[in-house]
Amino acid sequence: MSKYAEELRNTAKAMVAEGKGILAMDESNRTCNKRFDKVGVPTTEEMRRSYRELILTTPNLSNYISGAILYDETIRQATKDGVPFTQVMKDNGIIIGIKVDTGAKDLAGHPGEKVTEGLDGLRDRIAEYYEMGARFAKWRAVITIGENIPSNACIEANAHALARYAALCQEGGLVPIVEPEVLIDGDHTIERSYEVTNQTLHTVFDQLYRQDIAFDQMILKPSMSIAGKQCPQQSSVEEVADATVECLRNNVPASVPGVAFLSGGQTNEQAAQHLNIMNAKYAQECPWRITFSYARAIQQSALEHWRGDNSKVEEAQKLLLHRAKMNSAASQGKYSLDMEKEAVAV
Ligand code: 5MM
Repeated sequence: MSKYAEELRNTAKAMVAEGKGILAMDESNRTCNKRFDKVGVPTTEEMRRSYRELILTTPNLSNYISGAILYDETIRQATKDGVPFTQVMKDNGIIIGIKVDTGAKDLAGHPGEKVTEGLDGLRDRIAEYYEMGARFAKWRAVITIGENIPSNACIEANAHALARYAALCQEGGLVPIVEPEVLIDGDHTIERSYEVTNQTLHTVFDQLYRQDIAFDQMILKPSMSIAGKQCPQQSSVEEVADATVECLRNNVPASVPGVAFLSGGQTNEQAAQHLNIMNAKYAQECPWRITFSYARAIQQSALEHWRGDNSKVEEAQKLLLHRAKMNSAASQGKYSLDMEKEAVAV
C-alpha cells in the first residue's frame, strides 16, 4: 500500500466532487502550437504563457473546476506579475495536475498504430512534480480504429504502460488519471466503437489489477462509445449515453471514484449533452461519479475569441467560464440546450 494512500483517496474524491470536473490544459507545445496556428496566434513560449494565464486567472473557475492538468512547460511558468501558476491554482482552490507521458509514438511493426512513451525516469519526474505541488497526473494512450486495427498488440502495449505509469504515480503521491482514448476519427459505427472501447477497458483494468493498482486512488478518463466522425450513420444523444454507460458498467470496478470523459473532438454542445444524459439517466445506479475532463470542449470558444489579443482576455474568460458551467450542469444531469442562450456578454 502506498504511504500516500489516504491522501490519494481524498484527492481522487475531490477531483470528482459533485458539480465539478477537470480542466485539461495539458497540450504539449506541438499540439498547443497547432491550435494557435489555426487561429493565427504566434507560436511562441510567451503566447503559450499568456494563454495559460488567461485560463488559470478566470474568476470563479473553481466553482466548476476541481483541478487542471498542466504541461511541463506550464507548471514552471508564472503570471506576467511573477506569481507562479502553481500558486495561482493553490490560491484559487484548483488541484494541480500534470501530464507525464511524453507522447504517442509509432508502434514498431504495426503501421497506423501508436504506443505512448514516458516511463523512463518517470519516478524522478513524479517526485519533482509532487514537490512543485502537483497532486495528480495524466497519461493518454491512443487507440485508432481502422481496417484490421486496433491490434491486440497495440491495446496490450498501451494498457501495460498505463498500468506501470499508474503504479509509479501511486507510489509517488500522485493520483493517476488513466486515459485510454479510442479515437473518434474514421467511418466506424457506434457498435464498432463500443466493441473496441470494451476490449480496451477490459485490457486496461486487467493490467491495472496485475500491477496492484488501488482502484479507489485513481480516475478513469475514457472516450465515449460513439460513431466515427465520418460514419454516415450518426447516433442519437441517448444511444451514445446508453452504449457508453453499458461499456463502463462492464469494465470499471465500483471502487473507482470517478470517470471523467475526454471530449475527443465533439462539439461543445454534443460533449455537454452526452454527459448530461448519462447523469440524468444513470447517475443513481452507477457507483462512480460521471464527469468531464475536457480540453477543446471547454477551451476552444475562448481561444477563438482571444486570438492573442490581450484586450479580449476578460471576454474570453467569460466564454471559458460559460463552458465550465455548462459541463458542471451536465455532470449533475441539469443541462439543457436552452442554457446555451444564457447571456455571455462579449
Ligand atoms: C484527448 O485529449 C485530451 C482531452 O482533450 P479533448 O477534451 O479536447 O479531447 C487532452 O488532455 C489531451 O491529452 C491534450 O490536449 C493533448 O495532449 P498531447 O500530448 O497530444 O499534446
